[in-house]
Amino acid sequence: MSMAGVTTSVENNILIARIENPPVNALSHTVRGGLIAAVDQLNSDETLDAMVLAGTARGFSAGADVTEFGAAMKAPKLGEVVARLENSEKPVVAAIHGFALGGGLEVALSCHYRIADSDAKLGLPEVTLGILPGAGGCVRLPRLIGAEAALAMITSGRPIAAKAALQSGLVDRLADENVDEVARGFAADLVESNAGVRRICDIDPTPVVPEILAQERKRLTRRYPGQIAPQMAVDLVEMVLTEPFETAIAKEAETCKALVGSDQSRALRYLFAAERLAQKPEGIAPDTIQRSIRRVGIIGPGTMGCGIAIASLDAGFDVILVGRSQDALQKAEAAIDKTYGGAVKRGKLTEDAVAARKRNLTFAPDLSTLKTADLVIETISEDPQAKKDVIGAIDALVRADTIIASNTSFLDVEWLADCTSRPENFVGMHFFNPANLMKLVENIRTARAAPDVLATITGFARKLGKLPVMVGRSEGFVANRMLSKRTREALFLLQDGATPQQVDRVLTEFGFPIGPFALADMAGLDVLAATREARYAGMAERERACDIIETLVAEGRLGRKTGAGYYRYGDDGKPTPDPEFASLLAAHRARIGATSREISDDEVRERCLFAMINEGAKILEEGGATRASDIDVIWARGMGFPAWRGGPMHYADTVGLADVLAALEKYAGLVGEDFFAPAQLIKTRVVKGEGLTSQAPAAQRNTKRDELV
Ligand code: 3H9
Repeated sequence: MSMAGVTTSVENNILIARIENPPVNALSHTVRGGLIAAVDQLNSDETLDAMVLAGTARGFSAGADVTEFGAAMKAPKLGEVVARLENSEKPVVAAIHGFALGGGLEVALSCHYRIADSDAKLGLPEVTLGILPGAGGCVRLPRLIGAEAALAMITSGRPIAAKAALQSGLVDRLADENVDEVARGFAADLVESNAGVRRICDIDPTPVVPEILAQERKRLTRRYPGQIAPQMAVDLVEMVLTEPFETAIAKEAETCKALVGSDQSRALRYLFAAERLAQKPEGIAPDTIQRSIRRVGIIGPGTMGCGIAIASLDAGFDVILVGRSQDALQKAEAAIDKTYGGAVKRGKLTEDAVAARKRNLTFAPDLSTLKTADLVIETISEDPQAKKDVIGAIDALVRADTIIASNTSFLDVEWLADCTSRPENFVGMHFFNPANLMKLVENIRTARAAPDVLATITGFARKLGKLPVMVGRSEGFVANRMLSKRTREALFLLQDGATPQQVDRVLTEFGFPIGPFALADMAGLDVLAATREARYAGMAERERACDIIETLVAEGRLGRKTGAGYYRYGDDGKPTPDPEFASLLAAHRARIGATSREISDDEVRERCLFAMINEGAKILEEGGATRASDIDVIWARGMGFPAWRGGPMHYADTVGLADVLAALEKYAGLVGEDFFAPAQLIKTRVVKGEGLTSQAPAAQRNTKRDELV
């Protein structure tokens, strides 16, 4: 029999109900109705003895349907569904394969027994969407596995493996294969032995000592500064341990409902959808056939080249790493061995796995070995002519259909494409350092790149486990171009009277993991001075005169590595304010005739962030990115912008774009037109009453009143 969203069949007096809602069996309105109908069928049909509830295709269920969050949730709500399942008079066994996440796990918890495939993952990831489980997860899980273990799952949002779920008592049995069959057998045994139902609501929760909860609150404040949901999780679990079951269920539902309406949840749900949208670059049909990539050539055995090589080897590709000298290649091999050695030490990889990866790696002293490569990525230094020469040489050598990618962080990709005979097969791929660890990749399209080439590099980056975002031609692309505006403004603020400590504090309080000056000290001021030099020709006069970095480098203050930069570093490696830097800054101000004034924290925050937002809008209007949401994914997932604020473009809309415009105009008067003249796009959108993300995914466009539970 088929009810929308759930199908049922009967085998030996056992009702088999299957959630069928591709791609991830989200618990949409039709699925919820189907589940209620299945429980009704089980309890009204006297010939039925028990039910097995299973998923289909990729998993059991990924939880509540997040696309329904924007509107009032239609009955039956999930809370009612799980109550009906738990209160069934006849036993219900969940057969979990793939994943049981969020509401999906809450459904499984309302079943009387749980059997999981040994590869399944179980979790409550609601916190990553800025909410908390709202259909009994916070109430049932602590009763079943204890408050501490439950709290860890709820506050981290990280799914656990089936084996760990068995150990904690979350599931009753593992199935190495065919979980449905094992669950059917389990249900038949229950019937045979007259075992009946076993409800989690009948278990009394075990109390925990208050100190544990207090410690957890402290840990979460450090781990997730500014985020409300993790803190509220501790309050909820504390409440659940003392309140009667029904009261706890009602309070949990209220909390979840309040969180769904919060700005933080709206921002995180927006990002969830934006991240997935970014995987479908505009102008590339989703059914575009990707080219086959098996062998990857990488030119330049430096830090970036080695990082990309490791990421490619880890993903199972054959890699040819080309360097100019044996010495450079030997150093590269040592660096790769060191990374893999560390992974073996930490128990992440076995010696055998490393040996297998190394068998797929060839070191080559010249380009001729690249003839067999399907994709060649050059990673040499950002010297325009040297890049052009290398790309031209690759072009002359490799197959006509081989894709050539330049790992550039700011060069003009159209200009680089011109030096090939195959502009349709040429792209940019901007990896971030260390490339084997950093998830973000800016894939850069040229006007002439073929759609299947763009689809292929998106697919390739995903296979590396990266988060690729397609950007367009633009100096510094999205991440570095916007970052350079924040850096500029942070330096101007020093001239105007702020201190590195104040700027860093304001931005970390905003939610960045590290402030711009502590970050600069970490990167090395000599490195940043070189970047500044490369940009010098295009700088405005005020920017050129703001040569604080050069002064520090001249003084031998290169940052952490020399024990001093913007800060001083002691043996503990912690940055402390440095009077010597204060004197250098005072001398700098005197030299350029800058008058120092008291700068408010609001001014620091606005100048740093609005300079970035304005640049993001310019990037959009110039076609350097096709969607505001892509910019947000780059910043929130790759550049430390607090995800719970949704990314810079979303944040501008949260502040109110008209207010951002007014502030830009104010700072254009204060700092200079060159730096704060508002982007035309912002002015146009304000006139139209629109925000920057008005073309963003539907999940973000939301009403204040979400009737979720
Ligand atoms: C919840 O349950 C609240 C309850 O406690 C309380 C209620 C009262 N809904 O990620 P993918 C779509 S909150 C709707 O690319 P993967 C996704 O947008 C929920 N759609 O695949 C994409 O669509 P498209 C708690 C969803 O293999 C497609 O499925 N649950 C949902 O890399 C494929 O997704 C979560 O937070 C959803 N819940 O990863 C789990 N989930 O093709 C969220 C996915 O149009 N989901 N879609 O781009 C995930 O973590 C991953 O999707 C999953 C698969 C691991 C399942």
